[in-house]
Amino acid sequence: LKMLPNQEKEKAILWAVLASNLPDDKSSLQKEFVKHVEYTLAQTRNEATNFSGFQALSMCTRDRLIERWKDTSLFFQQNQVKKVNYLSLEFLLGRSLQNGLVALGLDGKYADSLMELGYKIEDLYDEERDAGLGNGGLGRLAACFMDSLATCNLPGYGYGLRYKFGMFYQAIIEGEQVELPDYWLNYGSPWEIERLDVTYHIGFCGKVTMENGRHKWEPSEQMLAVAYDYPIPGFKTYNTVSIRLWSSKPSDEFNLESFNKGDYLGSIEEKQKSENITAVLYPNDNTMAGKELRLKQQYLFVSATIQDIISQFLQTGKDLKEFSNSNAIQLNDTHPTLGIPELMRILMDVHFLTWDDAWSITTKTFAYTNHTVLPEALERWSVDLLTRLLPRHIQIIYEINERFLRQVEKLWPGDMEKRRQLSIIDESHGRTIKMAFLAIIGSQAVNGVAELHSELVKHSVFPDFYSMWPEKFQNKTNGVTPRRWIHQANPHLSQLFTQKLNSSRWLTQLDMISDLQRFVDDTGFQKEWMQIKKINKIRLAKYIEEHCQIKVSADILFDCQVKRFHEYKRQLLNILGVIHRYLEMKSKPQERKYPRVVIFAGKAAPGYYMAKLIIKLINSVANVINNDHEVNNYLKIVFIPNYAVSNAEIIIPASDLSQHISTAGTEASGTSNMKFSMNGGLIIGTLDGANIEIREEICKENMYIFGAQTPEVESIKKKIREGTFTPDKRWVQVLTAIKEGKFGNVKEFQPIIDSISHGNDHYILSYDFPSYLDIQQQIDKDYYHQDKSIWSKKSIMASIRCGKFSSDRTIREYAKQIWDIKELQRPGPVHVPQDI
Ligand code: GL9
Repeated sequence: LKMLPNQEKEKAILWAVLASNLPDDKSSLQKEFVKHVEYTLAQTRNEATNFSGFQALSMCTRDRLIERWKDTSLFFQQNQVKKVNYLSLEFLLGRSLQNGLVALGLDGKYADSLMELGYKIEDLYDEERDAGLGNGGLGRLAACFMDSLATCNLPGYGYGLRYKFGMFYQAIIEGEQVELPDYWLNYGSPWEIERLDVTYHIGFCGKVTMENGRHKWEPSEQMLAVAYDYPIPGFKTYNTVSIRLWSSKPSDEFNLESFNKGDYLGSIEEKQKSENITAVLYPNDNTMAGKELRLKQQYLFVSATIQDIISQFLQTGKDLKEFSNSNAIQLNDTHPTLGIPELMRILMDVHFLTWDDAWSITTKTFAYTNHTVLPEALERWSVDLLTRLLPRHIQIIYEINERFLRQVEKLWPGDMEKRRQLSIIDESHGRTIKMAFLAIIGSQAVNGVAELHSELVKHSVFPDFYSMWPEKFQNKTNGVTPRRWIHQANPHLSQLFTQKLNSSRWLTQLDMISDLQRFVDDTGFQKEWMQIKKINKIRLAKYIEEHCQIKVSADILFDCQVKRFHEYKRQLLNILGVIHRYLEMKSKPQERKYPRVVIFAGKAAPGYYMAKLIIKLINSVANVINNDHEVNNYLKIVFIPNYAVSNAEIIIPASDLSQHISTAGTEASGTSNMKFSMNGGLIIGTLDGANIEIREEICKENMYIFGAQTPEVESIKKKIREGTFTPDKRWVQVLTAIKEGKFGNVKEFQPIIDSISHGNDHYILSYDFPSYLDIQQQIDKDYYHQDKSIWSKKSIMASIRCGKFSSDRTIREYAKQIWDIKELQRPGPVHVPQDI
């Protein structure tokens, strides 16, 4: 201000006064709200519905978030900090209103203010559509990371795509999954800030020529990527970051050829196609589809993102050689790996850096997170497709590969087999590019998402890369945000924590909740604890009655398995266990003493035949059991349709028991296991993914572990294949019951039977079945033990020892060990005196 001439100074001060922080006394909050109803929505009091109320309140919240977000970005810029750019094709944000208000500390005040105007704030929260821009764990992890970046005051931004159709809506019709489009933007999103000023040109196809010894790519297809920013507030800090999502649209340039041909409508049609690129999220979980449109999405995404990062960097006036001192780029799985050749291309072809300089910058900037060991999920793209769509990038990839193979040759001289195995280009089934190899070669760090998984990444999935660069490989065990997964989802538990700890600091330092261990034997505390569980179960029972028309009692054990449907996650093992329980109850009335409701939820990829058939089987079994008057007071099966972030917030706090029963060595981490445990739900699980670390934290007597361990799995599979393994008789009984048609059409479920018989059983269900049933029996006894404190203690321990699984811990590890970025908290708003 000092440097400005007088007139400018006055303007600057006036501006600062006008833009200074919004007041938050009750009457101001009400005024703002009414203003948005009357002027933004153009509605009167009588017209305003709960949905209008939601919109108006969101806009009040948004105004405040924008204020914080702009100041945070400016503060980071002024301090010239290094930042991370988190590249993810998925962000599963769920709802944002309550989260935003809580972060602003205004949820209570607004609840009171709106009550006087005739609104219940919870009803308004309920009007919000989920932002379902992700499939499951991987996309939700990205959302938790953004929350933690903001809360931990770390400089970072998310980048993604603004799909018009998010994750499909799942209906269950006659027991089958039916997919309906999720046109979530139908009523607009109050959270997005359209940035028509931030657009980039994206090219496809065309040819590469040489000009003055440099490569020049002349794309034949052009379009634009437009930015939409979503502010992400930190909790108890003014820091607010954002996620920038790209939307494709036609460019203004016209195709001279079709113009000359007079084909006006044809050329419009051509233009229209570019809108489609970001239209839909691919609904695959742990598999790749290999569709051209998906590759176009990936390229549009990374091209816009890299151009944006470079353009921001150049505004600082620094030399590009400094790029990696100001930016880290994290690849959330291999989906954004084309960012590596894209950065190379821009540095060399646009900014004329040498290969060596460009490569040095690139490999210092990128880092890659692997999220799966399943071979069908490892991305490969056809060389032909890449050559046609991205002719310059394929040249760069070849060059990266050649230089890399020279290193391989030095380490393993004359070893053609190694050369073949390590080449980015796979010649075995058609020519394909192995994206994970490209990501590893182009990155300074590679990490897995739980300890076991990171070991498998090193020793089973990429062993040769590990032997070349052991220092690149790291572990970053996943985490989840306690703001959403405890405070928002389980308000009573949150209150109890705050009350007993005499502080709400645990919400940003989750380790603190282990202090509550001193209450574990306190019967008053145990009662209070179980009372909260009961309240949450009643809330879920109500939801189930509304959505599934099934009445369940909140007094019995709630057993949940909610996650994507996939054979490796073994929902089939669960339902076979349920069938066994049912057969026991039918044949032995004395077995009807441990009542239970078994809850399933989750989506199957629309093209995944077996997963969909398992959903059908579950619903057929449910139909039989729920209608069997002999047992249905003791056993109920519920399939909650359309599992999503918002109903997860209701399901998770209500579980007594949750199932995480993947074949050992297949689930990279899992994150719902952490959420269930934090909320006092016990886990029945295999020693897989993060289950292992959860057990270490909460102690083994508080978790129900069964089944084969990772090192045994291969030999068990071999035995099953060779027919030298004899299954338990309970297994045979259960399969027989299905084959007898007890649960509907025998023929229909034959493929399921086949998948676990005749040496198939790839996920070793038959082997793990007996130990699964045995541990389930133990659970019944513990839960229904006359000494209620047994279960209460386990539940308390499962929760309060979970401090490690806050995504704040995870993100700080990334910040320190991979990104080298530092916390920087912006000061609060400057209070400009009103009388100047
Ligand atoms: C996943 C793994 O399967 C999970 O075990 C892991 O917890 C998450 C987050 O790291 O990543 N990888 C993957 O492709 N999905 C995962 O959940 N699938 C979906 O996101 C649907």
